[in-house]
Amino acid sequence: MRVLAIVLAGGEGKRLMPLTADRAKPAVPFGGIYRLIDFVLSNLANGHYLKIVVLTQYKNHSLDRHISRTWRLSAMLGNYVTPVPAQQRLGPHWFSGSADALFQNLNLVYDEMPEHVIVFGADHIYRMDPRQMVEQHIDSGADVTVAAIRQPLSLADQFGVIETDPAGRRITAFREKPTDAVGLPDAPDQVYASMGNYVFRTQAMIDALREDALDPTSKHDLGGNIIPMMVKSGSAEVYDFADNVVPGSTERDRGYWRDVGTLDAYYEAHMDLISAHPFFNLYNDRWPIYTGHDPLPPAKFVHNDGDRVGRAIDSLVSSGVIVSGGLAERSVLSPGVVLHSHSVVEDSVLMGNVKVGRGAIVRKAIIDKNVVIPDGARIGFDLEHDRSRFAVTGSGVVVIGKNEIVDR
Ligand code: ADQ
Repeated sequence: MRVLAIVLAGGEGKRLMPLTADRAKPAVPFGGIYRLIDFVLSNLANGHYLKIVVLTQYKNHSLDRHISRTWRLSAMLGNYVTPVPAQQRLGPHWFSGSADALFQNLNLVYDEMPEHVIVFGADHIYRMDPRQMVEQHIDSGADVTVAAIRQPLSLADQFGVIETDPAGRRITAFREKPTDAVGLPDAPDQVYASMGNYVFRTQAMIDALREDALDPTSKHDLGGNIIPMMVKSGSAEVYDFADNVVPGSTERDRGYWRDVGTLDAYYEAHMDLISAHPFFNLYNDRWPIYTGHDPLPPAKFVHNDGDRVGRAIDSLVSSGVIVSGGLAERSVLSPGVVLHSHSVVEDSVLMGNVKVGRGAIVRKAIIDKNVVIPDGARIGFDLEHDRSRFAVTGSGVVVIGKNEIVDR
C-alpha cells in the first residue's frame, strides 16, 4: 500500500510569542534537545512512513535547517523528509490556509501516486503509532479518517469538535472551534476533539481540495472547510486516539497528547517531563524521539569557590551544561546552559546557551536562547516588575525572548 505523509508545518504560533518571534512554531525548542516537529516526524519514522513532505511557510529558516541537518533518511531506499517552503509555489500569494498549502503542492502527491495520504500537524507533543490509524482507515474504506481525543469542554473553542453516530465511528458533524459546543452524552464536561491528524483516500482528498479551491468564500482551511465538506458529502470516520498503543508505553503515559499552542500549555508540557514518573516518557527506546545533536561535551557539575557543589534535582540536564556551584530544581536545562555559583533556577525551562549569573534567582520562567541573566538578578519574584519588561502568562510564567537583554 503506497502512503505519502505530509506534515503541515506552516503555523505562525502567535500565541507562543515571543518564542515564535523569529522561528516557525514547529521549530520551537522543546524538552532541552528537541524541536516540536521532531515528535510528529519520529511518530511517522517509527511507523515506517518514510516518504515525508514538510510544508513550511512562516519564518521557516531554522525549521528548514533543522530538517535538512537532522532528518536525512536513506535516499538510496527512496526515503525522504523534504521541507517545501511556501515561496516556491507559483502565483503572487503565500498559502492562505492549510488546505491551500496542500492544494498548491498536489504535484508532490501526483509524483508519488499514493493510495492514501497522511496529513499530520507539526506542533503536538505525543507518541502515536500511525500504522494503527491507517489500518482502520483502509479497513473502513472511509474517504477521510480524523484522529480524535477527549478534551475538556472549556477548550472546545480551540479545536475541531466532532460528533459521531452512536457506534462512535462515523462522523456526523465537525465544527471548527465552536463557541457553543455541548459535552459528550457520557461526559458532559468533555468534547471529542480533532487532533489535526488526518488520513485521506488520495482521490477523495484531491476532489475535495479542487472543489474548495473554486469556492471564493472558503478560508481554505482543512478543519474549517475540507473536513466539514467531506463529512457532508462522503464518508468521514473518527480514529479514537485512546485505542492507540505505542510499543514500550506504560499505563501512565499512554494516550498522552498535548497541544502546546499557548505559553502556559508549553510550560505545563515541560513540567510533565520532569517528574520521577513522567507523564511523557522520553526514555521509551522502543519508540524513540529523534533529533539532531551538536557534538557537545557531557554535562558537568562542579564546586565553585570551594563552597558549594553544583546540583540539579528533578530536572532534565542536556549535554554541554555546566552547573558550577548553582542549583537547578524541577527545571529543563538545554545544551550550553551555565549556572554560576549561588544561582538558583526553579520550575523553569532554559533554552540553549542561557547563562545564569552568580547569585541570580530564576523562578517559574521560560528563557529563550542566548539570554544572559546578570549576577544577582531576580526573575519571577516581582511579577509587576517582570511584566513591565517581559511577557508574563496568565498563570504567572515569565517568558524572556531569544537574545533579550536582561537588567538586574
Ligand atoms: P489549528 O492548529 O488552530 O487547529 P492551523 O492553524 O490550521 O489549525 O494549524 C494546523 C497545522 O497546520 C499546524 O501544524 C500548522 O503549523 C499548520 N499550518 C497552518 N497553516 C499552514 C499553511 N498555510 N501551510 C502549512 N502548514 C500550515 C487544527 C485543526 C483543529 C484541531 C487542532 C488540534 O484545524 O480542528 O482540533 O488543529 O490541535
